[in-house]
Order: sequence, then structure tokens, then C-alpha cells
Amino acid sequence: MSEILSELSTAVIEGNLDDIVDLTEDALDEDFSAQDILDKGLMPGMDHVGVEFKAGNMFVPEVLRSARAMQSSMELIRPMLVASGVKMVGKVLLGTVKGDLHDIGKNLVGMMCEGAGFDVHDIGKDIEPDAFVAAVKEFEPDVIGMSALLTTTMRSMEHTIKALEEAGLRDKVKIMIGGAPVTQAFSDQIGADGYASNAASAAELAKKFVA
Ligand code: B1M
Repeated sequence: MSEILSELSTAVIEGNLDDIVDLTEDALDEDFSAQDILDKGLMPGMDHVGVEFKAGNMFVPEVLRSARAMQSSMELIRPMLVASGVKMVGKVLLGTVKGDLHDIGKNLVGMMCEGAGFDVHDIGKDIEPDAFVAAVKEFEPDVIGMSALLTTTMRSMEHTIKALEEAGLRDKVKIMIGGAPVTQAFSDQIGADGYASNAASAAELAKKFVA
């Protein structure tokens, strides 16, 4: 791996908010693409954080700092990640489901969908089923994207789909779900329209839905 991408990984692992922006700018100056910065710098760093967190070698405040560092870098590469899109393919409503505070993957899905030309309305994290319903009424999206990172919060996706059914809105939207513990089998089981394993495939899936 190039030195600068490896320094970016380290900056995520160390939660180095002082240096990560400069390092991202340096990598862009060295002509690394936004995608390389994400896939070969930031993501391996965050994967490492996940392993250390699981092993009990890193704790929540440190992981939060790593997350903030990754988000600061992502803000810088955001314009390049979204630059290629043709505007207004359709509308996507995005949220991380109730009980779940993980939003980095969801934010990436938002960027990729913007890049694919969608008008993205991100309602945040820890979103109650009723709040999804209210946002669907207000925003009238073509596609709803739900993210969950915890095995314990995956069920909130099913509850949200039920709430949409009860509100008579289920047939008006396509629903895609994703997040580390989510699978195609789970998507089938809860009656979502599709599952995507990563942000780029989520944007592809959303495009298929509106095609
Ligand atoms: Co949490 N956490 N966390 N955490 N955290 C995980 C998820 C965990 C796997 C760590 C571990 O044990 N190895 C574990 C879950 C275990 C499980 O459920 N099986 C875990 C745990 C246990 C917890 C807490 C319970 C810890 C505690 O308090 N004891 C707690 C829960 C809080 C809550 O949500 N209620 C907690 C808290 C946190 C922080 C707040 C400290 C922080 C989140 C900060 C933030 O997001 N703003 C955090 C973090 C950072 C992680 C890890 C380390 C990294 C997650 C991440 O951002 N990855 C994570 C371990 C890991 O995943 N390696 C972990 C980078 C991101 C780009 O990937 O989100 O997977 P990801 O998104 C991917 C795909 O999943 C997909 O696309 C993206 C890639 O392109 N994708 C979608 C995501 N959403 C999609 C939606 C789509 C389609 C694709 O369609 C709509």
C-alpha cells in the first residue's frame, strides 16, 4: 500500500482529528482518487478498529474518535464521490433504524446515491418506524434505504416495513436494506425489496428500482 494511504488508515485507527484532513488533501494532491482514499485508506483503518473493538482493546470513546476522523476525511472526498451523477434520477429517503447509532455506512450510501443522481433525504440515525412513515409522507421518495449495524436492531427494519404497511404507504415505495449483519435472506424474510452489501451496490439497486 502507498505510504499516504497507510498513514490515512493509521489516522483513522488513532482517531487523529488533527492530521486526517491534511493527509486527505495530500492524498488528493498526489492524485489518489476519492475511491482509493475510501477503499484503501479509510476503510482498512475502520476494519482494524472493528477488530480491536471486538477484542476489547479499544473502547467506545476511542471508536467514536475514529468515526469522527473518518467522517472528516469523507467530507473532503464527498464532492469527488458524488461528482459523476446526472441529477434527479429519483428520490431516496435514508435512515439508520431505531436503536442504532451507526451512521457512517448510511452516510456513504447517501453519497453514492447522490453520485448516481438521486435527490437524497437523510433523516439520520436511531429513527423510529413512525418517523420513517412521517418522512415518506413529507418527502414522497421512490426508494427508502434503511441501515442497521447491530444484530439487535435489524428487527427495527421489519417493524418499519409493518408501520409503512399500516399507513398504506408500502406499495408506493421500494425498500432497500443494508448494514454489516443484514443479508439477502433477511431482506426476503422481512419483505424488503432488496439488499445491498455496500454503498456502491446500494446506489445501483436504487437505480434499478426507478428504471
Ligand atoms: Co459499534 N458495533 N457499537 N460503534 N461499531 C459494531 C457494528 C460491531 C460489529 C463491533 C464489533 O463488535 N466488532 C458491534 C456489533 C455486533 C453485533 O451486533 N453483532 C458493535 C457494537 C456491539 C456496538 C455497541 C453496542 C457497543 C457498546 O456500546 N457496548 C454500541 C451500540 C450503539 C448503538 O448503536 N445503539 C456501538 C457504538 C459504536 C460507536 C457509536 C462508538 C461507533 C459508531 C459511530 C458512528 O457511526 N457515527 C461504532 C463503530 C464505529 C463501529 C465499527 C467499529 C465500525 C462501523 C463503521 O462505521 N464501519 C463496527 C465494527 C465494524 O463494522 N467493523 C461496530 C465503516 C462503514 C463504512 O461500514 O457501516 O458496515 P458499514 O457500512 C457498509 C456496509 O455495511 C453497507 O455499506 C457500507 C460500505 O459501503 N451498508 C449499507 C451500510 N448501511 C447500508 C444501507 C444500505 C446498503 C448498504 O441500503 C440502505
